[in-house]
Amino acid sequence: MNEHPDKLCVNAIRILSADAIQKANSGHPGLPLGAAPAAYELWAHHLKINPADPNWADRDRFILSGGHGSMLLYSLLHFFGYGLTIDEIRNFRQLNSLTPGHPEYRHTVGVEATTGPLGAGMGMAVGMAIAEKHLAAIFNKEDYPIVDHYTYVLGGDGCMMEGISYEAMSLAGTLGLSKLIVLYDSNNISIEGNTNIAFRENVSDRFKAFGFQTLLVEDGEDIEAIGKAIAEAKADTERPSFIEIKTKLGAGCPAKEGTASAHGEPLGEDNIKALRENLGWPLEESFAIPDEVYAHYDELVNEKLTAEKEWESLFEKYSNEFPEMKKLWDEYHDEDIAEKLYDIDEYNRIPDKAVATRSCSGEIMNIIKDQIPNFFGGSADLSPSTKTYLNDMGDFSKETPEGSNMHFGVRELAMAAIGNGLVLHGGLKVFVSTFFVFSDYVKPMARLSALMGIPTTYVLTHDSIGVGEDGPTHQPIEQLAQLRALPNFYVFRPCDYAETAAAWYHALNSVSAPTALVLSRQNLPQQEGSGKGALKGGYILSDSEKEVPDGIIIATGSEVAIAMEAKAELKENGTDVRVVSMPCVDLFEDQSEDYKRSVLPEEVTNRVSVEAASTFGWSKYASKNIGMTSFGASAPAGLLFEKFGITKDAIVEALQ
Ligand SMILES: Cc1ncc(C[n+]2csc(CCOP(=O)(O)OP(=O)(O)O)c2C)c(N)n1
Ligand SMILES: [Mg+2]
Repeated sequence: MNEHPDKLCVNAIRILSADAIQKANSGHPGLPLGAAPAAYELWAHHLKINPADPNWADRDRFILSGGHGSMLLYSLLHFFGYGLTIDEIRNFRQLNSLTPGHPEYRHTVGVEATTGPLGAGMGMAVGMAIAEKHLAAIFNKEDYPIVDHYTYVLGGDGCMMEGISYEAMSLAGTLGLSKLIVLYDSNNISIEGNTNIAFRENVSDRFKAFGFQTLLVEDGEDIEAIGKAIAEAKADTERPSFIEIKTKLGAGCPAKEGTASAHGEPLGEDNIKALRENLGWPLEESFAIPDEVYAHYDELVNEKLTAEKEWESLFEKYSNEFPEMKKLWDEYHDEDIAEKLYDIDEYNRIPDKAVATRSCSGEIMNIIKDQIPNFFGGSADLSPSTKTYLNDMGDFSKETPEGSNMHFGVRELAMAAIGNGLVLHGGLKVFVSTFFVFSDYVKPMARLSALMGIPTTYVLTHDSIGVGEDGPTHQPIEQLAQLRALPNFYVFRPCDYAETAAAWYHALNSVSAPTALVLSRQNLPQQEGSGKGALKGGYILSDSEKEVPDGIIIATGSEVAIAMEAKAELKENGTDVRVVSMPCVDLFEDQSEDYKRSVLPEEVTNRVSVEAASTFGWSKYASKNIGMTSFGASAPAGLLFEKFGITKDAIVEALQ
């Protein structure tokens, strides 16, 4: 065989992908076949990685935003020595394999982000590029580019159609994320056929309008041209780059090339045979790869190994010359850094008056930022309302990348994806923020935080009808139930300062799950005995004097105060009840059965839940549920609680 090894190696990706999808009888061959040359060129000749140390901090990041093309990524990980064996490839899409249908973060070594919901990868890539730019500004010194890597994201027509890519890339252009490089697998086909049925704009012009350098590769088979475009993209130090690469869906497979049927179904045995013939592939047997392919990939991997070694020696010199920076680096990469929060006096300083939990959170965040230097995040244009601004920490911008306050603009969905990207990058403790009702715009990416098991923190304020005059568009109803239904996601609705501090403690000490803090706009009194109990999700805030209480009130957030008032009135009437504060139902569920029974003894059946939100879900804990069963209304908040019957009197009536 005299073929150029590059071509053979590109075709190896195609053959392996086609065979795996055929064996699984399920999957998406079109993208791996069409984008194989671009992906190969990027990985072989540009991507700075060390497969032997997949988590090396200064590696380039690669995200396959079109997650349906997962076999492309698995083929790359297989050939580039990430330990993904041929048996795993043979087990594509099977139970317990390392090759699930769409790439899953933490499941498969080398997968930088879970992708599948189209466009999400675009947002996460922007987050990674922001993290790189910020950390470079913090750590780099002259002659010491400690943080210096690119973020590459590959997406197709679907990713470009999704609104999230508009949001995220508009911000990327604004921020001048010059180390972000978008590769557009432009094949004009999606599931229903030619994209011109629904999508005719000039995507490249759009990116130009965002502030990107735009490049075109007219022939997606031409790896030299692709390489040149990538080099040009890297050379632009002012703007992010967008490379449109004209490809053919299912390239190489004569009967399928350029047709929508190449997108999402196995090619079929006959077509795979034709693919082999057409590519001049030397071996007939499925999954058989010529030795020279592996030999060439091994060479490429060997060339890559020096990069981390060089970085390590640079980092060692840097650490010697700037020991204080080395210390800071270690702090930035210390997962346990938030354990100390309760040791800080200020953290425990409870106000002596009623304060909105959003304001408690704002104060707490400004204590945290003095303890945790890598606390980073912002809001979707609402920080004066969500109280998430970190004083004196500067604003992250193109000109001031060292700033810690992000301005996401009015872009909630991208904000959440970017938040995930910031966390995935590593080195930062990340929060994002908006009004709770707009968590609906955030939710798909919050779902990805939970699925990936990463600790993105969501600060969601204006938590109920307590918003008042803004009316039902701004009053959350079903959002608590919705987020509680999300697996591996912790929703806190604290009742006062001490519970808000506990919620932040939980959020910042979490390593494998996201947290939401759902906070009030209106002032709430401080409760005696509240606080660390919240770290168990639910706890006895105020007990009955009787061994077996006459009843239990379970309340969250702003309703804890009226629960306490109701308890006092009931006591006067001779009914002695327990008040359970339940700021985080998800966390309460994690506790031992013994603990849960001790808080909610089975024999006490006279129970009422009270929460100014949908009652959905509360019947599990209490037979009577006070809450919302309709949308709210526009009026002063106090009146609304009366109108919707979320009152002390209603609680008293329910229990006596
Ligand atoms: C948010 C979202 N909507 C819908 C889908 C279902 N889906 C998967 S791939 C696809 C079409 C994507 O077209 P394109 O990006 O052009 O991929 P290609 O066919 O070129 O591989 C759709 C609609 C999805 N994965 N995510
Ligand atoms: Mg397409």
